Amino acid sequence: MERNRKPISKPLVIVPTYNEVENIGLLLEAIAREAPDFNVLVVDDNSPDGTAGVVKSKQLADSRIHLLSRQKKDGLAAAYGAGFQWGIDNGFDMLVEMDADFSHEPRMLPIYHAAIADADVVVGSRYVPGGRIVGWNWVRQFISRGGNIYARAVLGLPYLELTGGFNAWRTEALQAIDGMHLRSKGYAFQVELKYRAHRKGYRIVEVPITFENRRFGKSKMSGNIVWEAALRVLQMRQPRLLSPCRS
Ligand SMILES: Nc1nc2c(ncn2[C@@H]2O[C@H](COP(=O)(O)OP(=O)(O)OP(=O)(O)O)[C@@H](O)[C@H]2O)c(=O)[nH]1
Ligand SMILES: [Mg+2]
Repeated sequence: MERNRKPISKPLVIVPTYNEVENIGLLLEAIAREAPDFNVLVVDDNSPDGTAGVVKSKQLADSRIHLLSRQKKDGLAAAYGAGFQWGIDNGFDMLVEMDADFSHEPRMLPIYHAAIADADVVVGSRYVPGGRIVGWNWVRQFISRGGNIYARAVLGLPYLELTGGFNAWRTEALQAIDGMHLRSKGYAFQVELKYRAHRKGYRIVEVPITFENRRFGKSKMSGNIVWEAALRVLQMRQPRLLSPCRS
């Protein structure tokens, strides 16, 4: 579909955090260095390790840093839902999803900014030529690779990366697909967002990324997360079940 795309003037990167005290300060510094045009919103679910305190101290010296503090840990999809809504309410025209643990490289942000000139969604892809994964054992690589092949086949989508969480959105597109309201709780929401955008005819481009395993802090990945995601992908095929959830 041909769309008239406006130049991006107010980009925001959204970083959800739960116990990322070892990473968040360094990450905020890296973003300021590599992507000075971007504002940053940290969405923290009351991390007991004091992540929010680090963000507050960084805010004193840098007005581009924002903090959305939530009462309790409520999963990644809900954190992004709140972050997207904050970005919309504050007039940002590009919203980027990014993990706090350095798995997603801040140096890619200007590349996303450039790539979205001619797209509605930029997907950081480990599975297009040039994309890589560093530091995952074969089991984790197998699950990720298998999950992507599965979702692609079940939903009939043409993209090689569906589960990845380093993506940029034109705010307009995200609003049009009601990305603030997600049915999936766990990581399946990443697939759900891309699926909704594809069905609405938005232009999604995949940009190769190097995904690196987290350096510090504990992993939150579990078998439950994988099974929930697999089930949710099946449910997504049923348009009846795809309608946004409003709680
Ligand atoms: N606000 C919020 N952030 C979360 C929650 N769960 C995870 N996160 C953050 O979401 C991002 C991705 O989570 P990760 O734990 O890195 O998940 P992963 O990359 O699949 O797994 P590992 O890197 O192995 O831990 C990180 O920045 C986390 O701190 C949550 O419930 N609430
Ligand atoms: Mg991670």
